Amino acid sequence: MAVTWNNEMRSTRVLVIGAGFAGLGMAARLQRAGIRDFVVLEKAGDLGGTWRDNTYPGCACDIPSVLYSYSFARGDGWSDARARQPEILDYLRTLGSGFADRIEFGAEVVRGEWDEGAARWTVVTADGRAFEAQFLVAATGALHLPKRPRIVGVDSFAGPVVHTADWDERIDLDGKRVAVIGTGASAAQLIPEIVERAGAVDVYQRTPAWVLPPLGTRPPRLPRLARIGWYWRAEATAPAFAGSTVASALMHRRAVRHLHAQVADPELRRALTPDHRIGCKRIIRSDNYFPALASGSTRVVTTAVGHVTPTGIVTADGVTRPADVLVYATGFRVAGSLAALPLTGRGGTTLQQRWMSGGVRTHHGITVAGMPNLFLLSGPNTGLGHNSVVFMIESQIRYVLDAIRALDRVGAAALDVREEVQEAVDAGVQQRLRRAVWSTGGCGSWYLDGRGRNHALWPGFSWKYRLRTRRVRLRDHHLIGASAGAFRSGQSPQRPLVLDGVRQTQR
Ligand code: N01
Repeated sequence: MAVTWNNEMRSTRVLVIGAGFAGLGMAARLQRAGIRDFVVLEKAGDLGGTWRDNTYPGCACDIPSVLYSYSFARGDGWSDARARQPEILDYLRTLGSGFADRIEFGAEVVRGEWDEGAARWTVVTADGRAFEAQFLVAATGALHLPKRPRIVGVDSFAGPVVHTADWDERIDLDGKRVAVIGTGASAAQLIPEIVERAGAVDVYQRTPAWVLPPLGTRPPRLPRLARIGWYWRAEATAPAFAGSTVASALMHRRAVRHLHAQVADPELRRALTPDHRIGCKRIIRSDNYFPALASGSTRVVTTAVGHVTPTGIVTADGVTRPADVLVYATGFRVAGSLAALPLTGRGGTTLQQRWMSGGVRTHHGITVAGMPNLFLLSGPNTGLGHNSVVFMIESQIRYVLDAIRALDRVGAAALDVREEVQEAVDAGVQQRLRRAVWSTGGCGSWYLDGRGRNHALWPGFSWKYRLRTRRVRLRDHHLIGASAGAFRSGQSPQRPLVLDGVRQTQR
């Protein structure tokens, strides 16, 4: 896309893309470290990322709230054991209030190019704003493109059609017949909230999920201590995902006990019993999901959705079930969302081209060979199935800060991870993933790409990830530009710049 900018180029030291949990954490941590020369670009008109977008009834974090904040900005005062969406959004607003003047809203990045001569990134937004920065941090998240399966006839449906990630609170559910398609984490939070209000709820389940009781039932009196306790308790479950059959069997037993304790009807129990190994798909933590499914006003439909008529859903067996409201709880389009970032690195090669030809390869999910000074937050293979992902994001934020400091120390402008180092680290991760439940557990999920490779999750203890990313090893990188003095002050030398073939003089 040919984009020209309508303002002068704004120069900054660190450019962060995305004002969601990760981007705000990065900016807050930069500020604390005394690096105030940064700008956050946010494509929407408000901050909060997934916690701004997901407002469906019941939306909450499903791990203890005490684990769901940064250690450098702890949210100890949560009113709930598992904080609800409005409270998490408030937490993020508070975090962002410290640097509100440095967040640019409505700033969708349409182009970013690494300028090898200047050792800087130039970034242009859809509305023509232009920035240049020594460091580029992509904190765009993986779960922001709602997946709406094309179901024949859906356009003819007479009532409202809504996705959980795109909720419309004006939709009246009172006494209505609601059809919910999907039974993942979002559906499991939504359904218990709406069964009371709706006249009837039909839940269209393609694959049942394993469900465990929630961790934490009320806010702890000693949140700091509880944070440590919950962290290690969650961490102790990592082997069940990484391939330990004993740990997996114990977890399986707990899930079966939970199902039996909450669902009395053997037929419904059968329908709700997954045939994949526990942990293969994201485990649902809930004590009100099964009771909601077992309530008289809910029906679990296990026959595939066939097509939609103006007044209901027809399943593959030809049965029509009337509906007034249709809810897609069908998750997100994850594959390729990071690769779609329009970023061009060394040699004019884009991130997408790199990953299309060589597969998704990163160094610790943070840096990519050939893309100097680009740092990913929540990048490939850094998600977790067993603990708080905030811990992983914080590890990445610390890594970025360490990289900045390390470059300052040696007087270089940029680092580019060596291909062979990236290859070795990535191969180790992929090898461990082959034994993990996500590959061996007999299920498909958004964790796996079209070729069955897992680019979503970290296979093991999160503390090991923290240790591995503790320090940037400069010897594992090509260093670029010896004189970093200009960059340190946030100024760049007067020089010409070429974008879209138009020569601009940067001020
Ligand atoms: O989405 P999902 P989600 N026809 O992809 C079904 C995070 N999260 O929004 O399993 C029929 O997990 C699909 O069926 P199947 C968390 O990381 C966090 O629930 O593919 N059904 C599945 O049942 C989570 O992992 C919190 O067979 C179709 C469901 O839709 C991620 O978000 C809370 C279908 C999608 O489940 C996504 O969760 C909520 C089709 N064509 C979410 N396509 C926290 O608490 C899909 N499905 C922090």
